[in-house]
Amino acid sequence: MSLKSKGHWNVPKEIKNNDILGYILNSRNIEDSKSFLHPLLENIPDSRNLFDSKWAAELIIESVNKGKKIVIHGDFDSDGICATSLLWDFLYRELSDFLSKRVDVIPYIPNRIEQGYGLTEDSLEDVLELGGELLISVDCGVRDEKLIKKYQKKNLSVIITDHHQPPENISPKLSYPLVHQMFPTHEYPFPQICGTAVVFLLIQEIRRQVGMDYKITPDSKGLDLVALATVTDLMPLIDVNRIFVSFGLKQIASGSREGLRQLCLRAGINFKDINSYHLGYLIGPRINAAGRIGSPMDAVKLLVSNNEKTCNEISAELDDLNFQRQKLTQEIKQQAEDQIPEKKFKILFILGQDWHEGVIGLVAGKLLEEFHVPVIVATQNGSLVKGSARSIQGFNITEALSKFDKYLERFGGHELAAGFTAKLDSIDEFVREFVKYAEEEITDKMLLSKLNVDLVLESDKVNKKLIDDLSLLEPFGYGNPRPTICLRNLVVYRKTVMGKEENHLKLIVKGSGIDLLTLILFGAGEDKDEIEKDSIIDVVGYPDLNIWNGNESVQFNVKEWRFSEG
Ligand SMILES: [Mn+2]
Repeated sequence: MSLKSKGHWNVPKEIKNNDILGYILNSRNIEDSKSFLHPLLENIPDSRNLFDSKWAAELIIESVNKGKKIVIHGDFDSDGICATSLLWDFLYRELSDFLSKRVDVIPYIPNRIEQGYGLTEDSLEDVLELGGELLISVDCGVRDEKLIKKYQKKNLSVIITDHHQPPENISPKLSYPLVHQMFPTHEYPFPQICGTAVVFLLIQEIRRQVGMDYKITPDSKGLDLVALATVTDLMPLIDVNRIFVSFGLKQIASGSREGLRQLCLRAGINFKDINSYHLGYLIGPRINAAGRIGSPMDAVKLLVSNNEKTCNEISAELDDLNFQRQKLTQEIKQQAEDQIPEKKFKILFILGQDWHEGVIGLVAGKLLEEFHVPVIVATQNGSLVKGSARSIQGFNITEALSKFDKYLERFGGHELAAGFTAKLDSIDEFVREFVKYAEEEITDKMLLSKLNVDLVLESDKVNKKLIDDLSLLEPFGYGNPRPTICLRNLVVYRKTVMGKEENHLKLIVKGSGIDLLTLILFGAGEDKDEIEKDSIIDVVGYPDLNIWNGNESVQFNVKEWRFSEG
């Protein structure tokens, strides 16, 4: 074994029948294959499944009727930005039109660096200063009962909508509506929906109560934003999310939202061909860049504006911010790399100075990708130390941090990602103790990178029909990855080095059957001399259609490769 067989391949047995889709769905534990392959909007459980949505809608309608000032308190990430935009657009435009009444509503998003995530004293003071009489939170607030009670006494009515894990001891009877898919127990049939989806369902409830059409149809406004938020918030693309994303992508492809249309153009995507990958890797980062190093309200403006010129200007600005964000991430990553020890390590805890807090999480993510160990990147800015952590399967980073809470001012997150503020005077001790703990807890097995293979096929099964069949499993993403296929014992017939930096390989190989197959090995630069004519290799990847000068041909994109063991 050699070449780029980085990790361990989890390879299933070769399948003998031709029901490839059935086999994949079965191995992914998808029971209802029919509704999986044919997502239908009518299968989205409606708003009445969300406890307190009725109460929240009543309170919103009452406030609108009384002409109260409503402030939507969002969050600076893509989910928070989409949820804020969706709710503001509905209240200010659709509901206002329907009731023929001006709705006094403004969006508000706290500043990531100065105020931090979620509801805080600081952000609630801002809401009062804005004259807010009713606060509606989106994508935050589920853990803030104490703080909310304090502000209710200051005559602020509050509605919380959120999707983050509720605290364990949450009271089922709160003094304000909490619209949340897991409150008070698991009321909504599918618990892993994003904050924008929660808002979408709340809007459905408001529509029902005022007598607007509330059935979800392909034209229902906001499915596009729910799709974007679902993908960028890493919600699993199964069940309800799969329906939202499938239909949301169609809405984006129709060009109905000017801001998204323009942002696609900037990102070099034909919006008519938009897919979930584009949302996650090209559109999402541009929206998030606003919250990381710019102003998230600009992203809100982009998503609610119908004005071509405004959208053009803001998407240019977001594009530029995204470029700066990449540059900044790269620079900080390079500085962080100077601290990587020579000896073997099971965790990286890197402490920098005056690094931009908006990108340290991205740096941690990149280092994790490279070294496949948990990574913490922290920075001392003035008297504060802020950190961001990314972890691997098996090492729950938030739980690990909680064991060291005496060193922390604030922390939160989930199994694979967390953020914290640490106490400056004990920071060195914290780093030392935490690394010691992690080195003990992390096993070699956790560090082994694994590549899950869905199918082992004969190479003559790689054809247009396979591509068409597999496309029925789209949209791909977190929770529903693109199926990976292993092809074995391929004999190299011809080799071409490709790419400006000569870092890709194109191989023509012979496997089973009489046809030759084209393989593309991205990033195979280091192996370009090792693989020769008549080498016999195994590969893992996926088939793709190559369109060149109007001609279609099937090729196989290879993620990992190794010499066959015979
Ligand atoms: Mn969220």
